Amino acid sequence: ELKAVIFDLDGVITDTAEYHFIAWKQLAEELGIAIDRAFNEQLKGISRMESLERILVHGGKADAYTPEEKEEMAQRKNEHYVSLLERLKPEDTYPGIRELLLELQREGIPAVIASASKNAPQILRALELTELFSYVVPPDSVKRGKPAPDLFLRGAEEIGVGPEACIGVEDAQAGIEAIKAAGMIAVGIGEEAALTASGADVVLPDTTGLTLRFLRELRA
Ligand code: B16
Ligand code: MG
Repeated sequence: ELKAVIFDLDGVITDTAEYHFIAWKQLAEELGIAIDRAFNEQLKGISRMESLERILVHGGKADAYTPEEKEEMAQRKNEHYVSLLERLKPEDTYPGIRELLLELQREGIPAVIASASKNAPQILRALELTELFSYVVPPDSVKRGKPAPDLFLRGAEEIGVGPEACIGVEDAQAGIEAIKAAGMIAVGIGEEAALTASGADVVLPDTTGLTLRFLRELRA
C-alpha cells in the first residue's frame, strides 16, 4: 500500500534543471571549459561542489584551483542561478504536479522533497507549493548525496513510513540509483533508456501521467 511519495525537485517539480545548466555553462565558459546538455545529465542530482569538481575534471583542470577559489566559483554559479530563479512563477510547476499534490493531501498521503538543492525552500515558495509538502529534507542533514540513498531514507524516516511503502520520483540517473538503494519503487521522469539503465521501475516521458491512480497501481 502506498503511504508516501518522495519527490526530487529540480526536473521533477519544475524545470530548474535548465537554470542549473545555464548557470554552470556560463561559469564553465569563464574557465575556458565547454559543457553541453549531454554532459549536463551527469550533473543532475549532484551537489553544487561535486558538480564543480566534475566540470573541472571534464575540462582537464582538476588540480588547477585552490579550495578557496573553488568555493568562490561555486558561490558565483549559485548567485547566477538564484538570479534566474527570480523568474519562477506558480505556472512554472510541471503539468499535473499541483493536482497530484492536492490529491495526495486529500488522501492523507504525505509528500516529501528529497532534493540535493539548498535552494529548494525558495523554489517551493516561488511556486506556492510549500504547504503541500509534509517535509523538505535539508541536504546538509545527511552524510552522502545521491546516488547514496540517504536523502530518500531521511525523508521516509521523518514521516515515519518504511521504504517499502514509498515511491520515489526522479529525473536524474543518480537519483534513480538513490531511490533503488533506499529500497523504494522508482519512477523516472524523462529519457527512458538512461533511467531504465539506472534501475527505474517505470519511466514516464513527462509529469502529465503522474497521477495518484498511476502511483497506487505501482505500489498495490
Ligand atoms: P543547489 P535535485 C539538484 O537538485 C540538482 O539536480 C543539481 O543540478 C544541483 O547541483 C543540486 O541540486 C544542488 O543544488 O546548488 O541549488 O544547492 O535534482 O536533487 O532536486
Ligand atoms: Mg532532479
